[in-house]
Amino acid sequence: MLKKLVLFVVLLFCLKSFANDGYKLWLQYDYIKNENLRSEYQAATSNLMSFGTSETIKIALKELELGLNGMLGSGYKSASNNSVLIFGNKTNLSDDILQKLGNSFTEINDEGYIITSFFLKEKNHIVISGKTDAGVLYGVFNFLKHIQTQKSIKTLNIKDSPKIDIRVLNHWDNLDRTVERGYSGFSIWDWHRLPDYLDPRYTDYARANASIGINGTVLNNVNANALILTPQYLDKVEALANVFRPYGIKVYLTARFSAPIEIGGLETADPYNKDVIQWWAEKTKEIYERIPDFGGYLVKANSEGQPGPQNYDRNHVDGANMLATALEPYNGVVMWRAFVYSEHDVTDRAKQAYSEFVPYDGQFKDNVLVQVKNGPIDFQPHEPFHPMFGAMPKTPLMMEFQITQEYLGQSTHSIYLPKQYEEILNSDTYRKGKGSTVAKVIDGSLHDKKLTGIAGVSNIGNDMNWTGNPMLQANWYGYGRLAWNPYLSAEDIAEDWLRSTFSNDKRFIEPVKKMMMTTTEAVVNYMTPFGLHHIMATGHHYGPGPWVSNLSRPEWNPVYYHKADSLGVGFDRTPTGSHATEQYAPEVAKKFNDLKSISDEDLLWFHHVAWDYKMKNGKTLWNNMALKYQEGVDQVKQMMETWENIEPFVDEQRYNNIKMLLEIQYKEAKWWRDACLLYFQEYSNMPLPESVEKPSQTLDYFQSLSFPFAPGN
Ligand code: GCV
Repeated sequence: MLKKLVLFVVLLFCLKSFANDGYKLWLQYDYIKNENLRSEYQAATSNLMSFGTSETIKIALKELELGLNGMLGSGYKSASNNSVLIFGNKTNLSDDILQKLGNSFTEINDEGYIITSFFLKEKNHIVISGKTDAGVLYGVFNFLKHIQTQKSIKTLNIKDSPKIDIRVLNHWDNLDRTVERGYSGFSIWDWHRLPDYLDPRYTDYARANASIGINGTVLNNVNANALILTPQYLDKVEALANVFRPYGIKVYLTARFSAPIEIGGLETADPYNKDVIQWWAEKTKEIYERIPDFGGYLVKANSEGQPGPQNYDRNHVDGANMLATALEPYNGVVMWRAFVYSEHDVTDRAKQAYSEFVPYDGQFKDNVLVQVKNGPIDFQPHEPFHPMFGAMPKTPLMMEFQITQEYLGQSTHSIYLPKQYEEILNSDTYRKGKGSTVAKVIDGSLHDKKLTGIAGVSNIGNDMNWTGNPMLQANWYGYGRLAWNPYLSAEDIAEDWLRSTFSNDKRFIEPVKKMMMTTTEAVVNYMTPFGLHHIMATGHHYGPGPWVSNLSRPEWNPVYYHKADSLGVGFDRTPTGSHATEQYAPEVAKKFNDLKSISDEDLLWFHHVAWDYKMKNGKTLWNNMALKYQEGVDQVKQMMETWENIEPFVDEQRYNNIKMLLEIQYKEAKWWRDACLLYFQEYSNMPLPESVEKPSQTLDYFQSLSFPFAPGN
């Protein structure tokens, strides 16, 4: 015991640095203490030679210098002169280097890169190249990641390209700087002081995104304000686009469908009206005159009160194609969202997007992508994959993940989301036989798509550490990495993130990585086990509210989703219920329909199950439900213990931030467990199993809680 204590204290003093506000994200570039490694890196990188004069190449050089100075010490350059590190795009490299690279360039796409090492003219060479300067910059970041994660660079032969074309963040940021579902402060876009004041944070934002391969940003909320399209705001958008361009990042805007009325002085926004068509053509031209590489429009139409083509008896195709025509001359795209549900269809909200969109397959113009949320309801802790994936072979479908945690404890709960993304991407749609995964739909390989895209609803705000909780930087990072390559493993990404953000020490990495990999399971357990969903409190979605039943639209009420009664709980979506399973391929539908083959985690999503139903482990549904809630709480407790044990490896500031947040998460996990079990017990009428802690309060107490100023509304 004493020995352990001494070791702990020694480690604390040797390893610890004290202040780190997390602003540098995963680009910490900490000094490498291992001398052998450092001299390997120093020998290879002491002579940097850049080819090309673009801003992007200058940024690449600056980044290399920053990273290498940080990791190897500022005097590193004098170490050797028989090595050279060359970077530049293909057109700027000399013939002898190109000859050495052979036909490598045929193996990468326009954003891809090559990192290779060879011996030439008495010198060891490392060459980082691509077909474009953006490719070179991605290569430079990847090379630095190698050093950050302490991999050998003795022999390098890397060729890598993004598998998805459009890799964007969606900011739900409003012009008044509030952020819808944002839990990390206010918007980083300081609209009032733009375009003249360029906050250095814009550059840091672009740099962080480029380091993980994100190549686009939708600046404003999908619940859009038409003012963003006025000259006053386009000046500001243009200023941001100029900052982002050298980092390979395009700007996109959300287009409010009724903008021709609101800022154009027209009486209609009917997509068939000539003046409306003309208005969008001119507006689009105006944007491209300012921003020649503008990406295009993201549209939320006829959803949750937003205007759209249906206001004029037109449909999604009419609306999307009208905007696509305006963008076509400039190679811009429309990202048309499929997040729609109507109060008039009370059968099953989960079915509506598929019912509305799948019949339009093949009718959208070539520059339209339909953007689909990962699951059929709305970013729940667990959802089955959205049935539209694989069901529209002639239409490019974009994935929309939520990085911000609207339904997952907001920014206080430490949840590692790439684990959830990985599960969705690996789901098999069976649309072209076994192995037709969602990832293959998204990267276009399943149906041979030319245009591909992925979007992540950002968790970024103006908090010093960007994401409100240092652990949640991993979700931004992991989203970017999966957007580049949807086949990567969440666990490998977690390891890279931990090494780049905190420490390369195995005694830190192994336990924390293990902890991260359990977090999505934990949140499902303490919020919505066995396929329960949308039982959060109203509006802000903070905390439990399974009892809510008084909202005007049926599908806004949690009771609509869990359907608890004296017989059982769950939403029957099989052929005896809403028939939603029929929207999946027969193999998938069969698995979901059958109580014997459905996974426990999807059970109540698809079935109304008796409280005393014996589950696969032989216990009743009620007992299992209670035990799962308890397990979720225990998992958070375990996370706290893991974190306490790694204290010597993390600076005091981030250690304490995360520690306090985990304590909140633990408190709230217990709140979820107690409130939900007390509520469902009213229907099950069954006692809690012995090993489940007794609730700390009454159901009345939990129902009386209110949070009028919960953030993110
Ligand atoms: C931007 C959910 C959220 C809304 C969000 C909407 C959407 O309903 O609660 O805040 O609106 O999804 O994705 O459009």
